[in-house]
Amino acid sequence: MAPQAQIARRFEPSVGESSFACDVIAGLTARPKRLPPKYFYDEAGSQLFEQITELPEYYPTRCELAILSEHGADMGRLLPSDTALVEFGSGSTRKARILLAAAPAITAYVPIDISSEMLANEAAALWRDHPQLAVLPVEADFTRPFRLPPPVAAQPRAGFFPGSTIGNFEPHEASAFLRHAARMLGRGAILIIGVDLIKDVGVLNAAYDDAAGVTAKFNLNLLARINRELEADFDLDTFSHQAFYNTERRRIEMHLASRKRQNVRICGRVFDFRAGETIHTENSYKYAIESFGALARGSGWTPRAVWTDEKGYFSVHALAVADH
Ligand code: AVJ
Repeated sequence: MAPQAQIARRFEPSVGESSFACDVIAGLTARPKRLPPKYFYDEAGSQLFEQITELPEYYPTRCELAILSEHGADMGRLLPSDTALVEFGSGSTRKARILLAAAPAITAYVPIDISSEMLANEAAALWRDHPQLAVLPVEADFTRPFRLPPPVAAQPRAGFFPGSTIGNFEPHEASAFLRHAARMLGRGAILIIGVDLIKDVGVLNAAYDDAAGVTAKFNLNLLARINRELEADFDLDTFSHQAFYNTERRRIEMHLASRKRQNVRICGRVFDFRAGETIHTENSYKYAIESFGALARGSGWTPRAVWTDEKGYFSVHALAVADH
């Protein structure tokens, strides 16, 4: 290591540092310390998230799959014939496949994702199973403006945003995302969106602090990733996973707490932690059906229908772009 790399520099990213490095440095310089949840999903993190979706305590995936299976045909009936389904941040096509099977009105599928490899593989596999479907992947950050593929411009459009990923946004960001989606999809569009519901605090806490410790591993993997990619020396045994429902703010919060006072080196900089000091790694907002409807109304959409699972744990909303 070059000698100057040993010396703690000022907490400003230098030219050429990746946006991951910049975001980590900025987040750990902020008080309270924080890290953006989008960095959970490297290869290891994506695998851990897949394991989370199969945990007995983690109800959202199972509930949403059940809602899509049971009501996919009703959702399909809201769509005009020859609709293009645009999925925001698709990852796996598992949920879209349920909708595609239940909704013959959909003739084109446009998955939008930043991970080009996953996108290409999933798109190819889907097209193999649905040779009559136009599969048109777009490699983009779905929160930023992107260009829809030309063939889709002339078709009616429906957005698909499952998984309650919208829960990772602050409410004002969720509103901005909904406005952005309305602009990208255009007049007459429908949005089918999964939204996790407020429920018993015990159920919520267990879903994010499971007995097998998979969510703890998922949270700690963020530090492991920083070690792997940013020449850092986090000792994972000295940080612990915390997850709890914040009733007032209607969100699950995840944190990583330092068990002791310590210094950590990242990219040649030194960050100090007090004993018990936390890094805030994720918020997962929960909504009541009515409050999500109000958020949608204030963000360019008109609620058209909503479905829940039998326990009322999770909701899937169908929204229509408001006339103006
Ligand atoms: C992928 C954002 C929907 O908030 O439930 C799961 C992420 N974090 N367990 C969620 C997550 C911890 C998940 N989302």
